[in-house]
Formats: sequence, structure tokens, C-alpha cells
Amino acid sequence: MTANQILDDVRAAETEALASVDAAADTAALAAIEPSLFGKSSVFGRLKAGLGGLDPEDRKVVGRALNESRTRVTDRLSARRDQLSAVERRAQLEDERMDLTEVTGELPMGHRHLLSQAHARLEDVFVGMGFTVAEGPEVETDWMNFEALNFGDDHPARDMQDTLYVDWGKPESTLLRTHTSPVQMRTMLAQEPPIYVVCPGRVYRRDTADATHMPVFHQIEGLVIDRDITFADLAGTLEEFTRAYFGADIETRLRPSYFPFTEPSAEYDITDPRSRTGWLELGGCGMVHPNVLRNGGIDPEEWSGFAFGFGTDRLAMMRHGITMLRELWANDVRFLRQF
Ligand code: FA5
Repeated sequence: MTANQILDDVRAAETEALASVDAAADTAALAAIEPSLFGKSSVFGRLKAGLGGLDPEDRKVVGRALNESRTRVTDRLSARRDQLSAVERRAQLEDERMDLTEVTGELPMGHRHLLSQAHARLEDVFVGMGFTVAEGPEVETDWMNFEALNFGDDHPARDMQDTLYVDWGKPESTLLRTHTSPVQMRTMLAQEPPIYVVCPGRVYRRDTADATHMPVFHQIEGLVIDRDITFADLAGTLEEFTRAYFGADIETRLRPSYFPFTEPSAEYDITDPRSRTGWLELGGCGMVHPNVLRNGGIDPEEWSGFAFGFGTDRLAMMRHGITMLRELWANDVRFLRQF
């Protein structure tokens, strides 16, 4: 082919390519014709391959014309793509627009999560018994969470609660609280006895999730400091609370246990409120250790007290017969709607 023939072909190919770009009705059609415009077997591809047969001078002229043609087609293609995308976007927005004025009748109402209900109910029960509600931070110092609660630096009981540390300050000086007991210390430091508080809140441990454990869960802490408080007051309060929360015919028992911040310490169990067979562990409790009272600025010669801490996720599970703790966190509305 001569140079002039090729130049004619280039012009014809450009006209045809521009027409097909203009004719593409949407971005998908545009994407579909693109390979046929510029690919190896496209007209431009074949014309480019034909350049090899021309003498150097003609090759330069035709090559430049070919490139200019390709550029014009490429520019038209991208302008057309922008134009079509804008049209499609507008159509999509129009399509997805919701006319809220069209909603008629009753809208389904949400309600408080089962755990929030449990906390509200627990607070109600304790407020009814003369307690006030206190709160504390979820990011705590080692001192509040362990040291002041009589754990000591190398106390093996630190391993009872696998801790998640926060990268702040000295290594292992800041942590996600492993229990609500630091709120006891904060309360003692903030107010004078007599103290009657409950502290509900979220706590964190390096626990593996299973039917009754989660790495994030909730507890409710109770603290009473007054004159002449005895273990009988603790037992009576817990029994009163359990009846108010679960019902009148629940049996309770205290089992000797160990916590560094209480002495003596006990584990508190109730009969399974549904099956009425076997015992279920609700939490720990005990008489506040004199060291803890001293750390809280309270004279153990003058005041005594008790404390308890229950897992509220487990309380809610027991009350409602839930077998998998994880259900409380999965937020499946079919589950939550039942409570
Ligand atoms: C404590 O956390 C003590 N601070 C309780 C306490 C307070 C004792 C005041 C004495 C005086 P313990 O580690 O046993 O104790 O946890 C208490 C309760 O939290 C458990 O009985 C259980 O109901 C709940 N619990 C513990 N770990 C988990 C977990 N991973 N997931 C869900 N609930 C948990």
C-alpha cells in the first residue's frame, strides 16, 4: 500500500471509530467496543503494522497522522465515558431515592437491648434497697485495677484475670479494666462512709469466647461501707437482691473462695432459675480487706464493709434461659426481638 492509501484508511478508520463512540448508549457498550478500536487486530492496529512497508520519510508522516487520529479517538472516548457515567449516576440516585412521605401505618419500633434492660433492672433493684449508682472509666491504671486492691506487684492472683494492656505510659501501667472493682477504690477515695453503691459497667479480659465467656463482658459491682457491717449483712443483701431479680423461690449459697481484696471471700451461687436443678455461679463477694480500706483512705478500725461483683451478661442469660453468651453480642434482631 502507498502512503496515501494508508492515510485515507486512517481517516476512514477515525471517522468510523468516532461514530461508534458517539453511538455507544451506555458505559458498558463503550467498554465493549474499546478493544475493537485499539487492540492489535483493530483497524488502527492493522494500519500501524502496515507502516513497516513504507520508506522512512513516509513512515514518519503516516505514523504521525496515525497517532494524532488515535489521540482524537481516545479523547472522544474518555469524554463520552464521563458523559455516560454522569447520566448513569443520576439515574441510579433517582432510582434509590426513598420517598419517606410514602411510608404509612405503624413503623416497627426498636427497644432497649437485653443487656441494657438487665442493667436498668439491676439498678432499680439496688436503688430500691438504698444504693446509689456510680461509674468509672474503662481504661484504668494498674494501681486502681490491681495494686490498690491488694494484688501486689508479683501477686499470682494477677493471673486470675488475663489482662489487656494499653500502650500508654510505663509498660503495663495502663490497662482495660478486668473487673468493676476499681470503681470501689474510686468511690472510697471520692466520698466518706457510709457508702452504699453499685457500679455497673463493661470489663475486658484476654478470654477466649465460648458459651459462657466473652473477652468483653459486663459486671455489676456492689460496695457497702458502714459501722458494724458483718458477713450476715452481705448474705442478706445478696439474697434480697436475688429474690428481687429472679423471683421468690430461688435458693442461694455462698462457697468459700479467694480474692485478694476481700477476706473472707466467697463465690455466690443460685439454683438455676429455669431448670431448678444444679447451682450456677453468679459472681464473687466478701468482706473488704483492711488493706483495701486503708488504700481508700478509710480507717478499718472504725469502718467495715462488704463487696460483690457479678457478671451481668450471665445474670441476663440465667434469667432468660439463654444458652450462648455470644447471642447477646451478635445483634440478630430475630433474637433480640424476643426480649
Ligand atoms: C471478679 O471479677 C471480682 N472482681 C468479683 C468480686 C468483686 C469479688 C467484689 C469480691 C468482691 P471473677 O473473676 O470471678 O471475680 O468474675 C466475676 C464474674 O464475672 C464471674 O462469676 C462471671 O459471672 C463473670 N465473668 C468472668 N469472666 C467472664 C467472661 N469472660 N465472660 C463473661 N462473664 C465473665
